[in-house]
Amino acid sequence: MNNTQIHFRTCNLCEAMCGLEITYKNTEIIAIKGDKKDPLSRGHICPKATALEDLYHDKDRLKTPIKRTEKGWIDISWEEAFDEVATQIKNIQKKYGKNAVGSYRGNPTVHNIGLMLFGAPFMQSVGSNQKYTATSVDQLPHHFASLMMFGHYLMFPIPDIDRTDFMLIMGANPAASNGSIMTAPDFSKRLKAIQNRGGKVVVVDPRFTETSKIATTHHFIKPGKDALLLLAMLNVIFDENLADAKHLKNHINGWNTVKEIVSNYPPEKVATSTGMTSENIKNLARQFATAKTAVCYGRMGLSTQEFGGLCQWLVNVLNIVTGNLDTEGGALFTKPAIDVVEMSRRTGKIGSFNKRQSRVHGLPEFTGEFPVSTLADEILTPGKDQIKAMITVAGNPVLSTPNGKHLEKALDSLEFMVAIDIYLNETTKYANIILPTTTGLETAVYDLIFHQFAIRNTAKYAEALFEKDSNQRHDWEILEALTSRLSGKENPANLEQTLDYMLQFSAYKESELSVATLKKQPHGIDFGALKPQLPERLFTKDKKIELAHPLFIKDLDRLNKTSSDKNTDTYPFSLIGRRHLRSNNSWMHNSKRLIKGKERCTLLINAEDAHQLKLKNNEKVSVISNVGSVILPVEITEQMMPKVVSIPHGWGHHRKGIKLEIAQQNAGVSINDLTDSNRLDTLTGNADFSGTRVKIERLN
Ligand SMILES: Nc1nc2c(c(=O)[nH]1)N[C@H]1C(S)=C(S)[C@@H](COP(=O)(O)OP(=O)(O)OC[C@H]3O[C@@H](n4cnc5c(=O)[nH]c(N)nc54)[C@H](O)[C@@H]3O)O[C@H]1N2
Ligand SMILES: Nc1nc2c(c(=O)[nH]1)N[C@H]1C(S)=C(S)[C@@H](COP(=O)(O)OP(=O)(O)OC[C@H]3O[C@@H](n4cnc5c(=O)[nH]c(N)nc54)[C@H](O)[C@@H]3O)O[C@H]1N2
Ligand code: SF4
Ligand SMILES: [Mo]
Repeated sequence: MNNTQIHFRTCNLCEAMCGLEITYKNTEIIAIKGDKKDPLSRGHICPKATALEDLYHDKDRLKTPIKRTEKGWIDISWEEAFDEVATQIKNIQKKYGKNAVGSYRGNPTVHNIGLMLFGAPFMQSVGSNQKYTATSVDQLPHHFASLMMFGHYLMFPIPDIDRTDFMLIMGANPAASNGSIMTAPDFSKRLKAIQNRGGKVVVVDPRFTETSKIATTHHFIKPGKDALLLLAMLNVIFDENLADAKHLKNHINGWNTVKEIVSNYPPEKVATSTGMTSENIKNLARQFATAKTAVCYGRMGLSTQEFGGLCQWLVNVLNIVTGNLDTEGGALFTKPAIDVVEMSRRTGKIGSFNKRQSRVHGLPEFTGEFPVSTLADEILTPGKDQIKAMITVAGNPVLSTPNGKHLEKALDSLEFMVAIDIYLNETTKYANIILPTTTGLETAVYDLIFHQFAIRNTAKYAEALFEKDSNQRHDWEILEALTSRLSGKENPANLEQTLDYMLQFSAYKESELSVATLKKQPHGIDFGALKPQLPERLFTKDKKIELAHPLFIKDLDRLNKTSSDKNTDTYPFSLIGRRHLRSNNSWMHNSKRLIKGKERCTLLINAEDAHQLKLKNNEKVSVISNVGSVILPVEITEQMMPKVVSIPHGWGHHRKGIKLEIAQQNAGVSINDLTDSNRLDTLTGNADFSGTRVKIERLN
């Protein structure tokens, strides 16, 4: 092949940070392969990486600003767009106050260095309290547990998957999701390696998932009952004298409180509620506590439920009291080149909780934002600080937050909305102006966040592969243009200069890190496996781990009062979500190679339940909850626990007025037309959609 060139970069589509080797000629991509020399991913990629080519060439992707008029969408110039957005925001704030402008920032924000570095000054220039992100439909309980226990909302213990002897996976399906808050590319191979070295992998999930298939053992659990299981496991561990915090012994407050509390949850008492047998609970606890090293990893399925905060607390407690926190083979804290956690020693940004409450429902603030479940009500409910204008950045809350239809009504009522996004989609169609950004191969990559969550300390930077068209703008350029108009202050530094500034503070002084040195090492730099860092790294005032923070102890009352199954007569089924290797939340369905094949937006149901309802495979049914209904085909499977059904999230592209031609051919339905924005983990404010009660009706 003549004149072809090779470019190395990191895939920014999910948290795995796979290294890519891209062969190209001019603007044509010849091949996208895994970079074998990437120290973290070692050549692994998934099918989504090759879809970066589709994203680059996608005809539906917007490239210049568009404005909604009575005659439809029209193109406008960047200057006109920036001026109008700034003027509208200022006018609304003059009329109704600063807080009348709300914002929602979505998941691709954390995968995009431009949005990460230029997002904070932009939010400051808007100056509103009404801030929302995808955090509260995702990992908020993890942040909450970290802030309360370790003193910093970003201090996440990361499973040491490459050295552990026992991994307990709860509410996560990394074989499909490629892992989250655990950047571990090629997860499946790493899981097999645990078993090849004589270790065990146990999955606890209401569905027998892709991860369960490659695990040693799988246990079904009823949705939302994990806190009870974890308490019962701790009960066994203390009761049988298996608890030992090892080197952290003198650095823990609240040991006896935890010991006393868990004595109220013997396995016999909670087994029926969880759907597991007391014998299985006891064995699991013993295996975990007696393994040479062990780690419990609990993710989405644990945080997006009624007791998400309790779950993430108890996962940490389990790791700590078995001596598996801050030890090789357990869960460890990272030390990335740009260490946003350590940086907080200077900036003081360690996170906050309940400094103020949301206007309509009095929900607690967390680190400056309110739970997104309350966004629609904040827009629709009159009064001081009612949201009259919205800014969305890289988010699609109509499909991704509970009761999307309610939010649609709210967005439709706004006086002004601007969306910074690449598509005219289910959410951005409500905007008055869409400011489209470069994306994927047109952008530079440095993972500010996922290096912070990775199983090894590495650093990697890549420039954009393809130069953007002269009429396109990067996310950071758009944010900077708006920030300077709103604040009157211009930021003299560009993206690389800002990154260079942060790299100066790297702990890896000997590597003399800068954008220039990183560019010379296109496969990335490996700083090695994670190392113990406690108690020094703790941010708590007394440098101790708060094992029994009063907020968790108090929340146990709520857990104790919850009857084992609510609303089972009217709504006999419990609904959970799922992810597929060839999807990415709501926005990758416009790639033919990802969407092709058998229909994926189906209702998974157990054979016995299907039989009772006289359902046939592929038959369309109506699924009904207290907030809405959807119609979709049934897929009968042994994967589902009895009385639990599953619908994947991120679908529902049938909505009118969007420009996603390929996605619309296979539109699916949105699970969030069934989930209820009033269902929250009231401790943290996270949405509770695992275990939404539904009924299923045949169509004829
Ligand atoms: N029921 C249910 N709901 C869920 C979940 C679930 O499991 N079940 N999962 C939750 C989770 S974990 C998450 S993270 C959220 C995600 O929720 P969101 O972040 O709201 O949704 P996404 O689908 O990630 O939408 C991303 C948006 O960013 C745009 N975009 C993509 N790339 C770029 C870019 O480079 N720049 C800009 N400016 N825009 C870009 C896309 O066009 C799309 O509009 O959904 C949550 N909702
Ligand atoms: N291919 C692909 N990869 C992705 C994404 C994607 O959409 N597609 N999204 C990315 C994002 S934003 C995130 S946050 C991560 C999420 O990554 P994961 O946390 O791995 O998320 P899921 O794959 O949704 O797995 C959640 C699991 O929890 C189970 N579950 C549901 N309710 C309960 C419960 O009450 N208890 C227990 N024990 N289990 C429960 C579900 O059956 C499911 O298997 O994935 C990321 N990676
Ligand atoms: S696993 Fe994630 S980071 Fe790796 S190639 Fe797939 S989408 Fe990209
Ligand atoms: Mo997420």
